[in-house]
Amino acid sequence: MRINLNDRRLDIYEDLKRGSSGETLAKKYGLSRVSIWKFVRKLEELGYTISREKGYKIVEIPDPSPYDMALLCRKLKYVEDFYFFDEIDSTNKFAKTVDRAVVVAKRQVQGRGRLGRKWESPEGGLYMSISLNLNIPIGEIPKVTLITGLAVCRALKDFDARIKWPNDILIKGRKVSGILCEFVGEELSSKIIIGIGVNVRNEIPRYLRDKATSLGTPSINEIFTRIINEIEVLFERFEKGEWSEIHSELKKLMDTIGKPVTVKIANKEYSGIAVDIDQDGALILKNCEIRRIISGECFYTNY
Ligand code: BT5
Repeated sequence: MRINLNDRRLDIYEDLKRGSSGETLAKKYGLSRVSIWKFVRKLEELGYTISREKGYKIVEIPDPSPYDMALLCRKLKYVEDFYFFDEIDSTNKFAKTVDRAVVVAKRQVQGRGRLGRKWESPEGGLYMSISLNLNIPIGEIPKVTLITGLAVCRALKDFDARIKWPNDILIKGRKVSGILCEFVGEELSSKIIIGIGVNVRNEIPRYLRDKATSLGTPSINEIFTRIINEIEVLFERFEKGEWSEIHSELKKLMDTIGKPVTVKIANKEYSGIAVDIDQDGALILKNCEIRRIISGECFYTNY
């Protein structure tokens, strides 16, 4: 389902949440009462409960709720469309085919992690991708991943979430969220896909239970709202040139600093103590010498 963020249905939806008669809505939007009724029926099919006592009023929304999500996306400066799927292969894969859009799915059948790994995506989790035409050099991508991680971490602050460099969000040492930022196209006409997966109230497959966790009770709508709000604030600050303030906050929430780690880059491995994240978002590793790692896969070790 595609919802253009300028679509009047979103305004009608807001009125339906406050409560309004079909006649008032029809007059306000210059539509027939039948088309209002058809929209109400469509919402019911999507899982919304609508009372008809005094006109129409939405009394219960589904979780996730595509119309509330789309309304919220109006906040995002670069986004024009919202796409919602019950099932999809991968929201990141789809997001590559559209521009200036947010994509959400209830479940993914080929959810992807980095380097072709799998992201388990059963119903009950949040699977979202943002497709943006940002004019930033490819070298800034690690920063985009880190800013997104900070946004998720802030969104999950009630759960004491921490960031594991470069793209994992942990709660009590277990992974609750993963981020996959991809860059598509040439340097000048480039597109960034920001993919976020969060275990909200989905089951964790048995083979991952010792290293993954889910939030438990909160709703997908609530987590989506918090993440979008943080993304809006942080990317606006990044655009205004406030990276060094963002970087300081990141370091405070970085679980990796001070830990013995092994980092894999292609077929090389480096071990040492993670001592810092530098201004470019690179991990600084110390053993006999100091090594600066721009991207790679990081494992905690008993070095
Ligand atoms: C990531 O990769 O952590 C990035 C995950 C990004 C997923 C989102 S969902 C929306 C969008 N659409 C997509 O298709 N992807 C993005 P990586 O660092 O490579 O971690 C993958 C590893 O995490 C796997 O090899 C497992 O060990 C573990 N894992 C898989 N599913 C998990 C889950 N649901 N929760 C926690 N850990 C998981």
